[in-house]
Amino acid sequence: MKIIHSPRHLGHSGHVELMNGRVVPAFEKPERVAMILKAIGERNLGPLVDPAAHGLDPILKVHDADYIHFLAQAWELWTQDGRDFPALPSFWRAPGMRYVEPENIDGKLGHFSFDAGCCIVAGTWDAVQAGADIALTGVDLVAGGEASAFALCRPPGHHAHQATMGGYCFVNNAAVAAQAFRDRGAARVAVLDVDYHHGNGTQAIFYDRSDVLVCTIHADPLQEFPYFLGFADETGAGEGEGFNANYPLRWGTDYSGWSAALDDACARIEACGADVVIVSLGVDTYKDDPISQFRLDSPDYLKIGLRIAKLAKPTLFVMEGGYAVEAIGINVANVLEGFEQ
Ligand code: Q9C
Ligand code: ZN
Repeated sequence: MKIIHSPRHLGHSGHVELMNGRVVPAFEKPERVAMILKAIGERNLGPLVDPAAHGLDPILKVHDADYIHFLAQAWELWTQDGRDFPALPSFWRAPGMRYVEPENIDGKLGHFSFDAGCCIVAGTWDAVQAGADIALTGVDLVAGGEASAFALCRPPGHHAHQATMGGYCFVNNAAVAAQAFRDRGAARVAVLDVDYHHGNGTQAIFYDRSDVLVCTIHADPLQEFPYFLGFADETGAGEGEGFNANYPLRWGTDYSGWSAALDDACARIEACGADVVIVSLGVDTYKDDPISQFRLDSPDYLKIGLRIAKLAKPTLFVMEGGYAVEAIGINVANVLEGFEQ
C-alpha cells in the first residue's frame, strides 16, 4: 500500500510537555516517524508518496475558522512578546466562565486548548498543515480506487475538537479525511480508533451525525487521559444516536480483552454498511509504551491488521499515537503487514 509522508513534520520538534508536574521533552517526537519509515522500508510495505496541497477548505469543514486562524498565527503572536522558546498553555476556563476569545496570546492558548499537551514551536503549523495534506492525499488514493493507504501523519489528530487542541493534536486528520470521503460521495464512513486514548475529538466532531460512525477502543477515562470523555454511555445524539461506540477498558488489558472490543466494533462497522473505513492507528496500546497501561505485544498488531482486513472495505490508516520509539516501527508495520496478508 502507498505510504503518504512528508519531512515537514520535522518542524514540530524541540517541544516539551508536563509530566508528573515537571517540564520534560515531549514524548510525541520526530523519531517516531523515522522508526516507522525504517520498518516500512525494511519490509518493503509500499512506496512513499508525497502529499498534494489541499489548502485550508477541507480543514475548515471540521474545524472552526477562528481556531485555524489562531493556529496559523500562534507562533508569531507568542514571539512578538519577545519569547523564543516553545509556547505552552496554562490557563483554562471552568464551567460558568465566559467563552470569548482573548486578545492576549496567553489567553488564546488556553481558550483553544484543553490541556498543556500541545506545545507550539516555529514549525508546528507547517507540520500540522502537512499532516492534513497527508490524510487528504490518502483520501484521494482510496477514493480513486486504491484498496488502502497509510497516511503517516505527525503530529497526531484524534484528540483535536472543532476549536480545541489537546493531547499532542492540533488538526483532526482522521476527521478531515472522513469529511473528505463524504464530500467525494461515500454515503457512510466508519472511523475505527484503536489508539490507547479515547478519540474525544473525532467523537465530538461527528457526535450528532449518522453519516460517520465512530468506534473507539481505549483506556477507561476514569483512569486515563482525556478523563472527561469516552464513557460507554456516550452513544451519539439526535440524528447521530447509535453512531458512536466507546469501548473503555481497564489498565492492564491484554490482547484477549482488547480483541473482544475490536470484534464488537468490527461487527458494528459491518452492520452500518460503511463504504470506507478510516483507522485511527495508535500503537500506544503496546506493553512497553512509556505513558500507557495496556499489554498488547508486537505479534498482536499483525492480528489487528488481519481483523481489519476481514472487513473487506477500502481502508485509510491514519497515524495517531505510540511512544515506545524502539518498537513503534515494528508495531505499525505489523498492522499494515497483517492487513495485506
Ligand atoms: N504528560 C495521543 O496518543 N497526556 N495522545 C499524557 C503525560 C496526554 C496522547 C500525560 C497523552 C496524549 C495521540
Ligand atoms: Zn494515544
